[in-house]
Amino acid sequence: MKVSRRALLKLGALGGAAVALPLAPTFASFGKDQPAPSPLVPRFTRALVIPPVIRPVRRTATTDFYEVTQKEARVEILPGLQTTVWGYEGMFPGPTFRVRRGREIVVKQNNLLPDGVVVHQHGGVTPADSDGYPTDLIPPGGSREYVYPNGHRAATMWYHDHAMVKTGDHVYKGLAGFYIVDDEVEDRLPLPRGRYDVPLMIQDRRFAADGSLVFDPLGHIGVIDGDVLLVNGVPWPRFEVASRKYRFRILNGSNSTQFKLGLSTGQPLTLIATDGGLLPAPVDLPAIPLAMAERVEVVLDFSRYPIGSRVILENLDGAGRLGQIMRFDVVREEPDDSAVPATLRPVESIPESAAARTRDWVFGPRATMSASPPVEWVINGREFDPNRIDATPRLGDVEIWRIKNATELNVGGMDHPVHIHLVSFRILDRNGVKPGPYEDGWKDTVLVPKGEEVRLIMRFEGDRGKYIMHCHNLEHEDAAMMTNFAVV
Ligand SMILES: [Cu+2]
Repeated sequence: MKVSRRALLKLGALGGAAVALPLAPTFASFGKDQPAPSPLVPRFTRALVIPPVIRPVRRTATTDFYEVTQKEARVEILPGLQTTVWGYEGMFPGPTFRVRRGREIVVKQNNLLPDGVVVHQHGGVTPADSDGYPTDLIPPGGSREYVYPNGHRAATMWYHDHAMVKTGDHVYKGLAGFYIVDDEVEDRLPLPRGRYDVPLMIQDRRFAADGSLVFDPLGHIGVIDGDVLLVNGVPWPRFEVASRKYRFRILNGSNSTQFKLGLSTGQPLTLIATDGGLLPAPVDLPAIPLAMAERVEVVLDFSRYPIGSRVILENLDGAGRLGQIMRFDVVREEPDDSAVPATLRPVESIPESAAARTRDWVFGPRATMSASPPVEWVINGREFDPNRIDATPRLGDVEIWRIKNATELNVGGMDHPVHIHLVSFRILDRNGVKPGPYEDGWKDTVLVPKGEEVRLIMRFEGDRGKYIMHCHNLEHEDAAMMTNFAVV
């Protein structure tokens, strides 16, 4: 069996599966040689790059207009080598949108890439025709205007490709960027701001000897494990910081890799926000799990370290080089008038009694002999069909969605980070137990691990229309683990 060990771990325990299904011969044919390692990259030598904030091309009384061109670019990610990426404005990651709550923007996306693309603003409350439905492709040479009303409370969101069956490939090539909403509630808080407010997009990648990206979805298990960790497109960067507080907005932008964040010094991370915005109060945590597409915001105070100190942001789930993400070098003293207030922002607890109904969703593998490995990823036993609506919540209704990671089929399970478009939700419980503090706030993506059932509560606000829920392991999404709901 020549599949990488971690790829097998990703699929799950296969020992019993070989009994239930003739997996072994299928895996042998599916198997390939152990992938070559990426060219060796020194760690902590290149400076962190912070993606530039994109400026509107024109403004009216009500609306800011932006224009973005998606194109190929050659960039130096590994020292001395060129990598072809697909980038918004040719950048990897794309430029950051920094918008005000309640201020509408219109983004014209031009596609100079050789494939059809779709843009989804992840986390936003967006009209259905601007939400980036997977089949609403912008053809090569074409363009499309997306309207974002920005009604969402301040939060760290992102935008990325969502093209049918191609999302994993397109995001892997570089089509992702930050989308940050500010509002007057946050304006009034003394949190670190300006150059002390830093987005960090963490992604794993694998490169060939010539510097090109190696994209291998491993038969839809999940893209081949990266052996290079990128932050904002830079491998294992170093970031020179002052001995003061910083706010970091951290996104797991990987296709299929989970992280667990921690610091080499043992200093806790002060968590202030989840996917959908600030928590009611900060929480100090020694470790924070971060599944694909999830965001957390943390404040780190470097004033406790003498000048010259080095603090490594670690991936506690990773071994060796993959156990390290980036390094903060404390290089200078600076005054600090920021603070982390004891109270941040109220987060509504929606009572279960408000729910009009409960819906059940089962995410799981389905055995098939037509794929290799012989599983496909489905929701409620059915693969995605753009023309089938599986739920019709009413605008304004509260619903409980019970999401189960099925393991009945003895083909090995995988964790599924489930993303629901349009809505923010709260997590009620996991297998009946209250969620951990790292996810006890507004969320739009929730990890549903093997063997778990997670209950979410949400209010359908914003817009009527057809939206999707899907697994944010992008290889599962592309393999049909997606469903339509229509807000009516
Ligand atoms: Cu999945």
